[in-house]
Amino acid sequence: MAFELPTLPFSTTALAGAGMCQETLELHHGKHHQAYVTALNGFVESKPELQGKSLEEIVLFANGKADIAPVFNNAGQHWNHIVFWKNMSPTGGKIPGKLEAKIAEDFGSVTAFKDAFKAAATTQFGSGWAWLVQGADGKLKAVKTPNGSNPLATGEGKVLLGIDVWEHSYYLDFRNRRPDYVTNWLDKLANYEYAEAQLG
Ligand code: MN3
Repeated sequence: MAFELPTLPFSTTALAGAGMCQETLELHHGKHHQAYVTALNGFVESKPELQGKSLEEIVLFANGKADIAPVFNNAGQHWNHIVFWKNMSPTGGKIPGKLEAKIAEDFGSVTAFKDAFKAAATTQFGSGWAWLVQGADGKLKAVKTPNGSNPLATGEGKVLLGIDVWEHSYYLDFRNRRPDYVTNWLDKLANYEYAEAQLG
C-alpha cells in the first residue's frame, strides 16, 4: 500500500498567532512533505526489496546504504514530518507536570533543557533536525541530525519532540533568524503533552 500524506492535526491558519503562518504550513505540508511521500512511493514501486516494509523498516533498511541514499532521505523525511506535525499545537508551550519533573531531573531545569535544545537546533549546520529523545538509559537528551536522518536511524533514543530546522520551516515567518524560530517554537508551538505521552 502506498504511503500517504497525513492530515494536519490543526487547520493551516491555526498556528498563525503562535508564529507559523498559513503559507508556511500550506507549502511545508502540502508541497515539501507531499514531495517526500511521492518520491518514496516511486522508490517502493520500482524496488522490490522495499515492498511490504513499514516506514520504520525502510528507514532502517536504507540507513547507511550509499547506493540508495535517496530512499533513506525521503523515507526519513516522511517519518520526521509525521512527528513534526504531531509536535505542534495552537495551545503549545505548556509543559505538563510529569514531563517537567523529568526535564528537571535530567537537564537540571526547564531553562537548561531549552538551552540544550536550542544549541542543538542552532548548531545543526545547514538542513536538519533537533530532537528531545529518551535514551536507552532512560535519560532525556537533546540531539541533532542532518538532512533526513533522525534518532530512529542513529539509535539515539525514543523521540519525544523534533523540530525541523530546514529553512523551508521558518523562512517566511522568521527569515534568517533560526534562533528566534527555535525559541518561539519551544515557548509557543511545542506540544509537550504529546512529548510527555511518549515517555517510557
Ligand atoms: Mn520540512
